[in-house]
Amino acid sequence: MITFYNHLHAQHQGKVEMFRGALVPCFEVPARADHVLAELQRRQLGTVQNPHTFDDSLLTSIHSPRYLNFLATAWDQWVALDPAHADKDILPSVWPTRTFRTDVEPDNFAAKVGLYSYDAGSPFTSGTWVAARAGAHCALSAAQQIIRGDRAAFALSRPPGHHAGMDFFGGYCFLNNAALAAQYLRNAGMQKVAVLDVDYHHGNGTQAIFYDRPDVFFASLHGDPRTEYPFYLGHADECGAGAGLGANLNLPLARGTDYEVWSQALETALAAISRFGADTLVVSLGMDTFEGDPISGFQLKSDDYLRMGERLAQLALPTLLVFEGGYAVDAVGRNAVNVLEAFA
Ligand code: Q9C
Ligand code: ZN
Repeated sequence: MITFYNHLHAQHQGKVEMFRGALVPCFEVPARADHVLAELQRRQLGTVQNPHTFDDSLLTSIHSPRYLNFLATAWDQWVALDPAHADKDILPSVWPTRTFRTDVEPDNFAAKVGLYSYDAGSPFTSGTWVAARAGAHCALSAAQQIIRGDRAAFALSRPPGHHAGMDFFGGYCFLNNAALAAQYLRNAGMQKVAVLDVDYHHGNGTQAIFYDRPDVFFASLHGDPRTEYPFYLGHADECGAGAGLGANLNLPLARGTDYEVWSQALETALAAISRFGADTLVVSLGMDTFEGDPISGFQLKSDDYLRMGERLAQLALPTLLVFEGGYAVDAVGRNAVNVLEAFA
C-alpha cells in the first residue's frame, strides 16, 4: 500500500490549548506522525511519497472561499496586530452563538477567529496553513492513487481533518482531508462513496459537509456525544436530510467500550455501507480508541487493530485511509500500522 506522507506536517506545531481554565501543552503533536512513519518504514509496508500538488480551487469543493481566505491570511493578520504575536499561538476567545449573525465577516481579527472556529483547543500557528494545505494534498494524492487503480492508499498527515467543517476549524482540524478525498473520488467518476469514521470522536465536520447528499454515505463509531467531545453532534437520530436522508449513520458508544462491543457496531456500519452500495471507501482512521489514549475513553488493545484492518479489507472495496486522531504517542505507530498491515 502506498503512503502519502505530509513532509510539511511539523510546520503546524501548536504550543497550548485551553483545558479546564488553563492553557495546557497540546496533545496533537508532530511526534504522532513521525512515529507512524517510522513504524511503516520499520515494517517495510510499501512506498512512502511526498504529496503531489493540486490546484487550491479543489479546496473550494468542500470549504467556503472566505474561510480558505481566512486560513491563508490569518497568521499575517495576527502578526500585523503586534510583532510580539509571532511567538504566540492564535486561539479564539469569542464566538457567534445562537441569535448572532455569521453572514457578515467582522473586520476585528479576534472576531474573525471566532467566526471560523468552535473551540479554544485548536491553536492556529505560523505554519498551520502550509501544513494543513499539504495534508489536504496528501489526501487528494491518495484519492488519485485509488482512481489510478490501486486497491488501497494511506494519507499520513497532521493536523487531522474530520472536525473541520465547510467554514470552521476545531478539534485540532483545519481542512477536512477525508471529505476532500471523498469529493475528489466523486469528481473522478466514483458514484457512491462511503466515509467510515472510526476516530474516537464524532466526525462532525464530515457529517455536516455531506448531510444532505445521497452520493456520500457517512458512518461513524464514536464516544457518545452526551459525554464526549464534540458534544453537539453525533447522536443516533441524525440520519441525513433532504436527498441525503438515510445516508448518515451514527453509532455512539459508552465510555469504556472494548473491541467486542466496538466490533459489533462496526458490523452494523459495514452492513449499512453494503446496503448503500458503496463503490469506494474512505476511512477516517483515528487511533484514539486505544486503551492508553490520554483524552479518550474506549478500551481497544493493539492487537484489536489487526482485526480491524482484516475486517475492513473483507469489504473488498478500493479503500483510502486517512490518518486522524490518536494521542498515545508511543503506541500510535504500532496501532496505525497494525491496521494497515492487516489490511494489506
Ligand atoms: N484536553 C481529533 O481526535 N479536545 N480531535 C479535548 C482535551 C478536543 C480531538 C480536550 C479533542 C479533539 C481529531
Ligand atoms: Zn479523535
